[in-house]
Amino acid sequence: MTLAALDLPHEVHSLLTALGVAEDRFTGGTLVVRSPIDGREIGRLPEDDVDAAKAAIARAQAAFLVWRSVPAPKRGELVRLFGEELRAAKPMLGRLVSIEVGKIVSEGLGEVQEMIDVCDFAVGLSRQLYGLTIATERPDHRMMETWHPLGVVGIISAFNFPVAVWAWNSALALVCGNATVWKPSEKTPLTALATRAIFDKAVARYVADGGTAPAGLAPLLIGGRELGEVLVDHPKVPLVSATGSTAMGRKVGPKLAGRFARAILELGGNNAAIVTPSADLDLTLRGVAFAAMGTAGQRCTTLRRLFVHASVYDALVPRLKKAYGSVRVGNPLETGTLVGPLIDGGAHAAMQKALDEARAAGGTVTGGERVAIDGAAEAFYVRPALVEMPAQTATVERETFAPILWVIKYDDFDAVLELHNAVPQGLSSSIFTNDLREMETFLSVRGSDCGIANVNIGPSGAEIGGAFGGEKETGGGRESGSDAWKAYMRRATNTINYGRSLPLAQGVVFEV
Ligand code: UN1
Repeated sequence: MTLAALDLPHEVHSLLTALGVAEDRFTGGTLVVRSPIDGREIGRLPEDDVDAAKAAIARAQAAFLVWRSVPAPKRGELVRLFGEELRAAKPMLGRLVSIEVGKIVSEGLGEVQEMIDVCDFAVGLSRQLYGLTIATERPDHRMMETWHPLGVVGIISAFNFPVAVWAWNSALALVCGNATVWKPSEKTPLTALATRAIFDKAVARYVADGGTAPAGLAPLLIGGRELGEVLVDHPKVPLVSATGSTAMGRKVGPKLAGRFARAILELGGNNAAIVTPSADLDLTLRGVAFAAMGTAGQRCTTLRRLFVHASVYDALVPRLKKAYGSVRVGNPLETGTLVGPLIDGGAHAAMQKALDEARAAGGTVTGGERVAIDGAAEAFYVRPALVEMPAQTATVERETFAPILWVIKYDDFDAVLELHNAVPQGLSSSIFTNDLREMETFLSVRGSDCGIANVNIGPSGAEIGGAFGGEKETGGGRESGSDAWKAYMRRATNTINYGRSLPLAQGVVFEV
């Protein structure tokens, strides 16, 4: 179907209604949402104000006081039902993600799959919230640790993964015994409404089965930045998980630290790959193409810097340029499209600014121009840009949230490792090599300084089973798999004396 023949406002209306969202939640309000696919308005949402945000936190706090005493595996049952509801809703929610964010169909569905995967993970986790038993120095004593929930967890999410990142946080937070309050991006509140309706269905089934799920367990706040600020400043919110720009993190981090609250920050990335002389170039080409052009360069894990060894530069870079020139840009709902639109005009302006700076610094730009799509004059489609750079300039060191791949030639492995780490961000990284020494060095303490370091796959598209997050200006937070759950709980160390005397630690004597 051509773009001009699509009726996205109508389709969004039907999808939201079918998913169980009441019409008055997305019509007649003040928050205007446009699809990046054609720039047309697809929703007008009533907004919450600061008082409503405070009331939501109070409700969540009351819900927490009940939820914390529900046994963890029973809390897992709610998340299991949510996973089931997501499976049933996957085609519709995936489609809505594609319409609201502009992702290609497969990536919209992939985002929902990521939610389902993390639900499955959290269900297993609900029986594995282990503490240690520790040897004590005193006779007839036992020392152990117990993990308790924190309270109300604030979740601030970004437009580019509008629902999966919320799911990483809330599936874990809920099995850990917390309540959550969610402030999604103003650019993507419709998928949030839909997700909320799907969650409500799981809650209704859970309660019908005799489960305890207090009202107010997971409120959703629709509106602007001031609502996120309420979460960040509120004394009853002991943890805020925030995904977005480093600029946002710079504001949020110190405020949370100022009141001794915890932060999980997922901020900017400037992810690189190193292509070494022994790399399998066919595999590298595919890995680079997906990581750099996928999601129109709008993942925090998008590949942005490519270091290519001089000996393979001419074998790889011209082929890559060809791929950049031929990749299909356009309506992301159409089969065959690999690159959809940028989220808005602001993203387009930032991309053009970075390309202009690169040209001025001696870069050679392939692509990057705006692509006109019939019926979408108000949308921002671009051909992904591959830019051959003479050096890692200030522009390259900055994250520009658009499909720009900076390509830099290298000769010396140690020098390229230094260059790789010489940016302020530290999210994800890759090496393409078949050389054991290079691979192990890249993964070692002398190698990548990022939270994610991959071999022979690109830096994006992580599975949920691993801990996700990065170092330096990326913020240091870890979400999703491995033991990331510990950030959503507090640890109590317990020492138990089951004897009849009172030996003191460190041999201290205190006789009264
Ligand atoms: C993000 O861009 O904010 O690893 C998250 C990935 C996805 C998540 C990206 N699983 O690319």
